[in-house]
Amino acid sequence: MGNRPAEDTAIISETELRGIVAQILERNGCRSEVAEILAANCVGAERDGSVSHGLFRVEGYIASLRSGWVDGAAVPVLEDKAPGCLAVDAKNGFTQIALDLAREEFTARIRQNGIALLLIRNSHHLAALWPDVEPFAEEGLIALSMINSMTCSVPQGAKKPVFGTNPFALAAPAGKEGMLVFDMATTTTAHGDVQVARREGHMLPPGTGVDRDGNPTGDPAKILDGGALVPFGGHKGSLISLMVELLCAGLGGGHFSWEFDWSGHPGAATPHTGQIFIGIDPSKAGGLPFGMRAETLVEKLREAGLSHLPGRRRHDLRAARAGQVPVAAARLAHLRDLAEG
Ligand code: NDP
Ligand code: PYC
Repeated sequence: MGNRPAEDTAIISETELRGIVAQILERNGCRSEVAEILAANCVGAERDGSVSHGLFRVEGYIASLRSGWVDGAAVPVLEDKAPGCLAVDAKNGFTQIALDLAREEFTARIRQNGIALLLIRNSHHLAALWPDVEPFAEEGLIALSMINSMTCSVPQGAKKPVFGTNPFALAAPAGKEGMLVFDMATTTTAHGDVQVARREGHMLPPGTGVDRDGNPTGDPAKILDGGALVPFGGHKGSLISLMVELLCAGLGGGHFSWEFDWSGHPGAATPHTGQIFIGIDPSKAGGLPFGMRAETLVEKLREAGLSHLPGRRRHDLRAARAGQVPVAAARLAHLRDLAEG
């Protein structure tokens, strides 16, 4: 990675970049609201340094749309299951649009009940999870989300892949510390980062995955060409991945990571699964204000020498970039071509 020649970098405003990505998505079949939501998500990830889920994903969106795998014009339907449970049938569209539809009512249910559940199914997600949960913490709520993806992870003790990369994310308000946000695949690393490593020609840590014969490897090409990832942390990460499958597909009604077949849709990249959200209103919990307790925890962690608070790296980068996003000049030219056709 360090030996790569420096690429010419262009600086473009987040607003203009969103417009370019939205235009690409519209040209490929998204209705305008869908294009705008996905473009904001994708450009926000690039801006925050979440490179494996930023502009890198544009070609995946295009291939999924052009091959008819996902419906960029789908109109999701909100279902009222119980006072504390909403569901959305995304109608084979993108998860972020289903979340956008449910957000206001879900927030109201969290506040009314102290806790609420949102189940999204028949949906496609190719992005990071932190953009899905952060807005809840901005409103003083705690949000936990999980999503299963595509079969590419060998459960601990098994011989072939079953699970997806199955991330889960938490965003929680933290008083004067802002918020605590983490977002992590339950594999050693995200599949997107393996693809980035192959593209950039660098190795991953030994044991990041296995090759086609099941031997541990850190070679991204061997992981991607017939091999697989493995859960982080041995059997413990494997069980968390199991939980994500169980809740997203078993409870939420989405596909398990192995249950969809995209082989007839060349290049399709968007897993067709399900996502769940658990929202909590900490003001309903009684006791000391949650923000104060979060501050106490952060203070203790700092005293213990911890400098990396989850989410802070991205938020600092966001602030430093102040709405201006660096993009390799050749990449930007390519995106402009895709937008203009
Ligand atoms: P990372 O391993 O890079 O980071 C995981 C979490 O750990 C982040 O919250 C990060 O916070 C935090 N972190 C990193 N280093 C430290 C440290 N030294 N101390 C404390 N916290 C730390 O991410 P993954 O590879 O697991 O996942 C990357 C992305 O891929 C995620 O955004 C995920 O949502 C996405 N993904 C999406 C899928 C989908 O189906 N849509 C499937 C799988 C993954 P920080 O913000 O500070 O970096
Ligand atoms: O990086 O593992 C991943 C991933 C799967 C779907 C979207 N991102």
